Amino acid sequence: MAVYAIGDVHGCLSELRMLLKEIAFQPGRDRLWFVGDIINRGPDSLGTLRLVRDLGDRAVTLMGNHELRAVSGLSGCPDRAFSKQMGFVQQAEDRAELYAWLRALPLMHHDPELGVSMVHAGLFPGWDQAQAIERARRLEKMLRDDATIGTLLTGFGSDFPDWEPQESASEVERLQFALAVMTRLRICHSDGRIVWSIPGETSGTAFRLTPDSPYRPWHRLLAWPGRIIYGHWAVAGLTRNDPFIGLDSGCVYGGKLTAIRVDHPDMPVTQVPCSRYVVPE
Ligand SMILES: [Mn+2]
Repeated sequence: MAVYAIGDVHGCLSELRMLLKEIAFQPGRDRLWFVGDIINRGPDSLGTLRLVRDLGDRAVTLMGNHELRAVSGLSGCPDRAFSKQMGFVQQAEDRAELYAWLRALPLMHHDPELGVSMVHAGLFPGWDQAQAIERARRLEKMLRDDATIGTLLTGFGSDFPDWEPQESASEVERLQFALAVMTRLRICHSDGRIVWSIPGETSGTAFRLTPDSPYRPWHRLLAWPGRIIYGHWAVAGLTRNDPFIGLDSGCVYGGKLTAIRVDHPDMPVTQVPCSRYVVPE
């Protein structure tokens, strides 16, 4: 058996098929971990979604910010970007099944035997391992429950504090912060305060940190007992700062799609080249 983690696919179905061929993936023997953002931007989001969903328990797939946007829109939360970007899922005849599958995706995966964790974007530097896992499990429970999903997602996405709200804040506020961290975080101030957007910068390429930048990648400030695999940071590319491994190598932007063998101490990497479906903003 082999376990592979795969970076942000973004609907690049033919590249995903090529990568699975390259690693000689055998569904009866191997396991796949998807870091999230399997959909949107690329040429075949629906095909990618169905392929990954049909892997069943042979794959672990995390909730990325793009899956979260689909869940939010399908749950009925008003979202202008949803109607612009998620027509493929809105119009799918199996949309009820896809919605049920998407909303059940985990926010974080932790494999104690391999000593490897995985999250789509990042973790708040103030959390230890148990705190991060506990927040992920509470979020997953809220997303799966019709009675709580609307409470969690209504108003989500407007403004997030740069530090986790205190215990005295509402449970929903604290969990919305955790949801934003796990699906969107990239950089912090050197004291651990989160930087959600760089002042005066509208381009995503601003997140390509230079050595003289006042900001730090989130993982530089985190104390963690094991390896963490993350995605969501295409401009940083494949990043190996052991024990932190960034897998988003900009597939949909004409970069590469990356798989890393998780159950091997050297974590060897396999990559396939991708067409440039989207120009980076
Ligand atoms: Mn993302």
